[in-house]
Amino acid sequence: MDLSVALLLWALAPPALGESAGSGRARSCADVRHFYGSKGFSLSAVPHAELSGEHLRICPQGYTCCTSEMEEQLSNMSRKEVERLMKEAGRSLQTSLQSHYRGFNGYFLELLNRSESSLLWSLQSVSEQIYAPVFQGLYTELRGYYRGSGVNLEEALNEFWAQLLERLLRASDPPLNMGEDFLECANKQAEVLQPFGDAPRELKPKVIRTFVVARSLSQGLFVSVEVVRKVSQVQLSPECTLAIMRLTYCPQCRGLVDTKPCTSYCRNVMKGCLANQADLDAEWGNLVDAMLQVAESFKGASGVEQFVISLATRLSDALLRMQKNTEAFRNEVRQACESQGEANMGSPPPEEMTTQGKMHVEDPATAGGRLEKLVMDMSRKLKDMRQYWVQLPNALCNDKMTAGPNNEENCWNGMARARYLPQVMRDGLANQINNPEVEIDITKPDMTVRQQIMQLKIVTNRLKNALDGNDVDFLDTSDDISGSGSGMCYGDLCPKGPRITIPRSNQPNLYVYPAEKKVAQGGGNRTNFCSLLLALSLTTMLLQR
Ligand SMILES: *C1O[C@H](CO)[C@@H](O)[C@H](O)[C@H]1NC(C)=O
Ligand SMILES: *[C@@H]1O[C@H](CO)[C@@H](O)[C@H](O)[C@H]1NC(C)=O
Ligand SMILES: *[C@@H]1O[C@H](CO)[C@@H](O)[C@H](O)[C@H]1NC(C)=O
Repeated sequence: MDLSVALLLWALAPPALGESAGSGRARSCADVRHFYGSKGFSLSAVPHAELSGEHLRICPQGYTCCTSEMEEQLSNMSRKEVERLMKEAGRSLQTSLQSHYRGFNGYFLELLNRSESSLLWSLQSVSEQIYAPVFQGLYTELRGYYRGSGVNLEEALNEFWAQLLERLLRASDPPLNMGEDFLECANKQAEVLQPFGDAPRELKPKVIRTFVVARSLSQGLFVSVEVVRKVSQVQLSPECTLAIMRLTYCPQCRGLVDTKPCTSYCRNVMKGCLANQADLDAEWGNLVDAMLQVAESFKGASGVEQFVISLATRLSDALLRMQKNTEAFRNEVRQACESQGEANMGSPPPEEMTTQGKMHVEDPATAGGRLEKLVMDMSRKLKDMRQYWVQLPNALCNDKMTAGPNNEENCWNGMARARYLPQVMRDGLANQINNPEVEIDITKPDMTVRQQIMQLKIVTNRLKNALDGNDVDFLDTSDDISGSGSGMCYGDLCPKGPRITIPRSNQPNLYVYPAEKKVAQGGGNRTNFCSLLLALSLTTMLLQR
């Protein structure tokens, strides 16, 4: 229905319109004075009896108790009230997502701490203590990766095993002269002799998968909080402000102090005012779906929590195995590599390499599934808020604000107390072209909202890649397209917080799981990612038309 038809229909609904006009004598403004005073305004300029309303600029003209100044003041007040309601709705969603984010991060980092301490605690003998810094270094890298720094997990793991090996050889009796060539040769020997058993090959894809998944979920939560925060601050347009005044306080100016707006009238106003926000719906839903899918990786015995806890056992088992093979391995390396560096015989051994400490590490069974529970609670919340953006107009037009479905004849329709006839618009900016209540230029989308839609696309893509075991390693650069000044930093997460940045296209590091071979840099998925970026920038260009 277009505007002129709507106006015609209103004009054909005369009974309520004539309410005061027909009475011959101007009615009292006592009710309006009472209402106006209750809102904290001065009564000095409020008329005692109705005026003819040619001076009104927002409300329909006709007998009224409002002066121009009252109309403006009520209009300002209605805008503030609706903005406050929107912010409150946003804040409650934001708070809830934030607490899930905080709970997840806090517990995941705590798990890493526990895994690390139980591993360090298991290194009881002096000879094992020399390996402690190497293990600590690995956990530091894992934490750094999780927090969004530019750590390359695969390289970090390779480096970790190489350092363990070096420590082993340095503890050799008699000592070896370990130049660079020697170490390189020793590493080659290790590939064949496998002093750590299968652990390096077996752990790599599991570590990568676990941390890619945990990080992407954390970043998904972070971005969703940011999107809610930024979008809830979007200001109402001047056209929307007029429509809101007509909706909320024009009945008062009309003398209809107790008449609430018709529900579908309210929905049209709010759908018009929140048209841009509703355009978040599709991408918001995609993000929620991707997070729900990633959340599945946290379930059960093969879940993230069990793996992080069991990592301690797996690493200490690898160390044990190496210690058992120490002598044989050293001899092999000595034979194969000694020509690479001068032998340096004669000095006493730095320490004994005889004891084989009994490893006590945390039993994965004690992990208790708390991370799983946190993630499942979060999933429930995500499902509940999946339609947040399109539900917002309905939520604002609740029974407190409107007359409700039982009073469709007896509500304020913008002109009088009568049924509201226009249809309720569908959601989103493009569907507001015929919105009878709010004038909107549908060719000018709100840029804040568009930017947040981009953010949602980017982080959803990360989550989907994480599901495939892939990670596009976004670099933490200062070219932060999300803007700065986030206002939600928790503890040490702040400086390196998982900001989403678009990587330089020659930089993605691809991890593939479960296939254990490394995909050559620039393999097929780089192309996929580049085409995604291309698609995204095309989208932006189209939106900016
Ligand atoms: C890239 O990712 C897709 C799934 O998104 C997968 O099917 C494909 O095998 C991957 N390509 C390479 C080269 O890893
Ligand atoms: C209403 O708000 C506008 C802009 O915020 C302001 O300029 C104006 O003075 C306000 N009017 C009244 C009556 O408070
Ligand atoms: C983890 O341990 C470090 C010190 O080792 C500590 O500063 C940090 O607060 C711990 N984090 C959690 C979540 O327990």
